[in-house]
Amino acid sequence: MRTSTTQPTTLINGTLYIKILGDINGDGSVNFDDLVLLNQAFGSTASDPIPPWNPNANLNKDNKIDILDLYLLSKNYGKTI
Ligand SMILES: [Ca+2]
Ligand SMILES: [Ca+2]
Repeated sequence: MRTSTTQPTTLINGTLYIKILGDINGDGSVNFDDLVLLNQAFGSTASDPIPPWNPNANLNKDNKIDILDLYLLSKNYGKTI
């Protein structure tokens, strides 16, 4: 039996989901499309959850879309699974 290790991946119903921080639309890469989505939601908050609020764009889960989320996206920009 193998010893389990802590990894940033999850196994759900036999399917492996690897999510890159910043991949807002979940297509497996962080690119311009995700930047557009973040830009559209920029400035919105979870306390006012109407469009353009996009929970997927709230990368650091602090209930608002701001420069910190943009920073996190930029760190992974160009990365692909
Ligand atoms: Ca993407
Ligand atoms: Ca945020």
